[in-house]
Order: sequence, then structure tokens, then C-alpha cells
Amino acid sequence: MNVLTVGDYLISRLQSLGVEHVFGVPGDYALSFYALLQKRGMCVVNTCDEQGAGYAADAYARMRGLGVVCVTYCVGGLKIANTTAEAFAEKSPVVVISGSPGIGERDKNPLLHHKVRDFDTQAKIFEQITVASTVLGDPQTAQKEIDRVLDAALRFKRPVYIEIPRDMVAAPCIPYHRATDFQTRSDPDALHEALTEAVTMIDAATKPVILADVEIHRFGLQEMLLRLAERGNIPIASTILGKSVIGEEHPLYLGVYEGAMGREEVRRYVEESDCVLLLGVFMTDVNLGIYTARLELARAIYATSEKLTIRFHTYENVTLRDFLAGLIEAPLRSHDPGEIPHPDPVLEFIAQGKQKVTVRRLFQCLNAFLTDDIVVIADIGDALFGAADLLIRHHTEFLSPAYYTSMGFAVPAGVGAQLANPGLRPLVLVGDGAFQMTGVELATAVRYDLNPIVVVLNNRGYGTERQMQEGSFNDILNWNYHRIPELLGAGRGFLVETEEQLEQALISARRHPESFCILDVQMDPMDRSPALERLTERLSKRL
Ligand SMILES: Cc1ncc(C[n+]2csc(CCOP(=O)(O)OP(=O)(O)O)c2C)c(N)n1
Ligand SMILES: [Mg+2]
Repeated sequence: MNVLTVGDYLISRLQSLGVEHVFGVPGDYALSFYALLQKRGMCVVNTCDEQGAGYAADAYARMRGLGVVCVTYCVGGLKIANTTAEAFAEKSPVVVISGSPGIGERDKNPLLHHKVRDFDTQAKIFEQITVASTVLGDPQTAQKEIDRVLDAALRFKRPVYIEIPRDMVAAPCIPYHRATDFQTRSDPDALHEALTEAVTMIDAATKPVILADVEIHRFGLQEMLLRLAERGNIPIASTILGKSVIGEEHPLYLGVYEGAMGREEVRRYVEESDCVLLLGVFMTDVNLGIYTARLELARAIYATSEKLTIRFHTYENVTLRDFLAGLIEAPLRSHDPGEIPHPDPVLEFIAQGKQKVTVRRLFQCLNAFLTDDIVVIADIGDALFGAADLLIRHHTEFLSPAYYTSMGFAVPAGVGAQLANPGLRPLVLVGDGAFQMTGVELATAVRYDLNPIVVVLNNRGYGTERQMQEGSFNDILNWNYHRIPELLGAGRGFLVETEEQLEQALISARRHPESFCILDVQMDPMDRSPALERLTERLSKRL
């Protein structure tokens, strides 16, 4: 008779939740689990550095609904504290699995390699940055613990931590009866009253507007969002973190709202509306244009997975899904949205020969280059500010760490995103500073036959910081980014200084799907995107 082991059970649960890839770097405390992963048909993607694995798993989770990173004890685990923190802050359900010393090895507290302070030091750290965590130290409770923790990841869309001591991987599980599903249901009376108030408010409004954000992605509510908007003929703006929540060519789409950082027409439309439906919105400083946004609760319906307020009334136990479903079913009247200030249409890019590339022209060119089969991934810095104005055709084709804003996300996220959806080619937009942190993961792209197009915005250093405080600490070494293919023995590199070189490089990259392409786009250190310019302009007016 086949005995189900703790390791087997964990892997089979992950597979039943749609996970086919696990990212990480092995180590002796995790080796037996790695071997089992491979034996059970999981594709194990070993990255150059754990941080790369953490970001790749995060992107995979954003695209697929669950991602997994598997590392060894402390030396690996502590390196992904930052990527796990990002997943927590931005609600991405990543399962962190860490090997650790066997329970049988822990007697008399020996000084085993990789141990920091106590055996549970790493587990304690991860308790702070995950929504649920467990150390599978007992086969009697392991199954139940695995279920509890995975359910929490799915329910809260946040990372979880599972530590598997190495002598537990092959330990036989004690089966238990799984409790019925964990779905939360709304309180029917609270839901009814909330809907009555919301419908009255929306119907009485002359120009309601929806501001949609990241939770709509995470909870898979995009279709419901569209139905609601179409039902009431209500325009939708998105935040930068929620960008691509709907296809941006939709007739009801306004553009990215980000206070003074966004387009002025969008800001005016949203801020002058007499009823703003904030759906799944994170009220973060970046989303709110570094607090230049003017959104008053007195004219807002604010619904998230955690709370629902309508004006100043708070409703308990009403889920976002039930609330949206109720609004869709309600007899909402159809509004006249007036003139909707759609994003600027994408213009043909006519390269100005030897003209030096500016940030503004780079993004105009990229906008014209975008097609349906591209997922745009923006690292922070001007790569992100500039990307706000790109027109994304379909939903969930834009990823960025727009709230936590940790540098180094984009290149490894390109690996995770393409493995999650091989039908899409990643367009990775990354500053030279961020590239120097994790660009090495292009090696992983090569090993797994991926073909991202990586655009390095090379402004010789930390440009965003230069705008705030100049100093030699913003300078970095100018690498020959376009020659990385020589180092890796694969890929194509392009040195781009002029507009015609930019256009030619993008055309060549499109014609070369066999491997990654990297564009080293040289720009002036003090150049900046229109979004960053708008922000500084508005702020200076106010001073
Ligand atoms: C991991 C990490 N370290 C430091 C920072 C602080 N920081 C914010 S923007 C920035 C500069 C980014 O430089 P680059 O990637 O070249 O983009 P640019 O600003 O030049 O467009 C730094 C260092 C950060 N956000 N994340
Ligand atoms: Mg830079």
C-alpha cells in the first residue's frame, strides 16, 4: 500500500491548486523536498539568487492565483524576507516553503550550520510578514496545518509560510477529515441594507465614477466590474497598482487616476464626481499621487475585501464579491457619463532620425509597439511613472510593485510571468539601478527558453532620487548592458541612443522570439517622464 507522506501531501495540494512551477535555490535542508518535487512532476526553476525566485513566484501568483518559492533554511529564507514583504503589502498569494533541520537533529540545541539564534528564528520572522505560518514538526497534524495555511493564502491573497524539517518530508501523514469549505458569506441583512444605501446614492448621482484597484485583480472580479460599469454606464478609472484591471480601449475607461501625477482630465473627472465607487482600492501614497489626490469619503462608496463604508456608514460582514453581485442585480439606472476623457489614442511612432531618445519619446514608441501578446512589467523609478500612460489592451497584462516599490522586481517577474502564461511575451521596463540588483536572472530566462524584451532605462544612476536630492550616492557604474548576451552566450543586445536606433531595436526584437533581447537605452540623467513632471509641477504650484 502506498503511504501518503507529508511531502507528497503538500505537493499534491499545490498541484490541485494549479501550481506547476516552484522557484528557488536548493540547499541541504531542502534537498529531499526538491527531489520529491521533481519526482512528482513539478517543474523546479532554480534561479541565480533567492530574491529572484521570490519575485518570480510573486509574479506567477499574480498571474495564476498562487505561486511557490522553495528555499533552504535561513541563508535562503532570510533573503526572501523582502520579496515576501512585497507580496504581503500588495496582496499576492505566495507560498514560501523552507527546508529546515530535522526535528530529530534539534535535541540539546546543537549549533547546526545556517542557524541564527534559535531553531525557530526564521519562523518567527516569517510570522510577521505572512498571513499564516506553520512548522510541519508533527506528522499527526501536518495535513491539517497544510490545509489551514493554504486556505489562508487563497482567502486573504497574501503570502504564507510552511517550514518543513527535513526528516518530515518522508514521514507518513495521519489523515484527517477536512472541514467544509472556508468561503465566507455575507450577513444577508447587512448586505441588503448596504445595497439599498449604495443604489440610492448611485442613482441620485449625476456623474458617478468607479475607481478600481488591485483587489479586483486578486479576487478575479474583473468580469463583474465590467458588468457593473456597463449596467450603470459608469466610467472606470484605475490606480497605477491596479492598472490593466480592464482592457484600456474599453469605451468606459478613463485612464489611470493618481492625483496630480495622472492626466489632469482624469483627475478632474474623478474628483468632481458626486459618487466615487472605490472598488478594491488601496489608499496608498503612490496610488494617491503622493497624497495629491482629493477623494472625500462624503461622496464615496468604499468597498474592499476587508471593509465596506458608504459615506460615513460602515457595514460589517459584507464581502466585496457579494456587494458587486448585488449591485449588478439591482435595478440601477443608466447614467449619462457626459464626455469621457479617454486616454490619448496611440499614435504611430515616427522616429526622428538621429534625435536622442527622451523618456517621453521612449514611452510613445513603446505604446505604438504594444500588441495583445505582451505583458508589461515595470520596475520602480521612471520605468513605472512612464508606464502609467501606456495603453494596455487586455486586463491583467501589467505588473508592477507600485505600492511596496522595491527595486529589482521586473526582470525576475518576467521569468515568473512567462512561465505562468507562456502565451505572453514579457516587456520588462527597468532602470539601470534596479537592473543591477536582479538582472542576473536573465540567465534563468535563458535556461528555461524564455524570451523577454528588456528595456533598460539607462540614465546613469538613481534618477528618481536625483530629482529629490542630488549626490554622488546616486551614481552607479555604467555597465555595457547590451553586451550581456555575450556573457550569457544567448540573447540579443542593442545599444540605443537615437530614435531610429530605438525603433530598429524594437522591430528586431519582435522578429527575434528565439531568446531574450536587451535594449540599453541611453538617456540624460536629469530627463524624466511626463508623469513625474506633472507631479513636480503640481507640487511646486501648491508651495
Ligand atoms: C530595494 C530598494 N532599495 C532602494 C530603494 C530606494 N530607491 C527608490 S528609487 C531609487 C533609484 C532607482 O534607480 P533606477 O532603477 O535606475 O531607476 P530611475 O530612478 O533611474 O528611473 C532608489 C535607490 C528602493 N526603492 N528599493
Ligand atoms: Mg536609473
